[in-house]
Amino acid sequence: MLDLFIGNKNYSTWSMRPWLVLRHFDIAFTEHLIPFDDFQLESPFKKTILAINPTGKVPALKDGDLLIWDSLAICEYLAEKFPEKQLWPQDQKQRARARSMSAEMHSSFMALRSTCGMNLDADLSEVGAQLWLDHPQLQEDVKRIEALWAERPSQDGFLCGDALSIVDAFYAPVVMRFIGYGIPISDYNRIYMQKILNLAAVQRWMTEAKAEHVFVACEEQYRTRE
Ligand SMILES: N[C@@H](CCC(=O)N[C@@H](CS)C(=O)NCC(=O)O)C(=O)O
Repeated sequence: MLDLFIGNKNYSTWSMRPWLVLRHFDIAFTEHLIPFDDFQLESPFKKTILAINPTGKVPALKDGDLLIWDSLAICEYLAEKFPEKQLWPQDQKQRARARSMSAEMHSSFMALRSTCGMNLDADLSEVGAQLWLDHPQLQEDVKRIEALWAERPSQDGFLCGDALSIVDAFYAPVVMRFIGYGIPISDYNRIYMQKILNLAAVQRWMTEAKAEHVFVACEEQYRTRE
């Protein structure tokens, strides 16, 4: 049995990725949501996650006594464990592109990640308009992502083929950020964003995120508690 440990759905982009893969591909798992707090060493979040994962972070996947503690490693493990689900593209070139793009997501886009934290419960479009003007590096990150998305094999398809694969789950939180912050995106890539938004697994994550109604101060760059 697989156990996935995640953070708040409203905020936790790294949790969202493997969760989407599991849900979209209908792989059975038990979800354990560990509520975010101030992440101090003695906080309930840290105490709980450190008992499971020595890095003190989510997501983490347990398969019996095996622990996998990183979003990309979790997805790779799932791809190996369930080859029949075809979690990576079947075409070798597209698979290589999908892995490159996922790794790039994992290691890059620091301006986007630091200025536009995911917050599904908030409309941050006014904030986003100002961020866009103030942060040229944010514009550079978006430009790079626009280029990557525009290289998809077909207008109506996913990033590396007709079927959704791990790379799409890796960019799904980016779609959430672009929408939440009203980032200006080309019409061509808006078609892709809508395709991601229409996915049942994404809809479910968003619904559950919006139902949380938990305000975690250190995750809120732009809102104050009412
Ligand atoms: N590279 C890791 C990043 C995991 C990560 O940073 N998770 C955040 C939540 S989205 C976390 O647990 N933060 C708690 C902390 O930094 O103390 C992965 O891809 O799984």
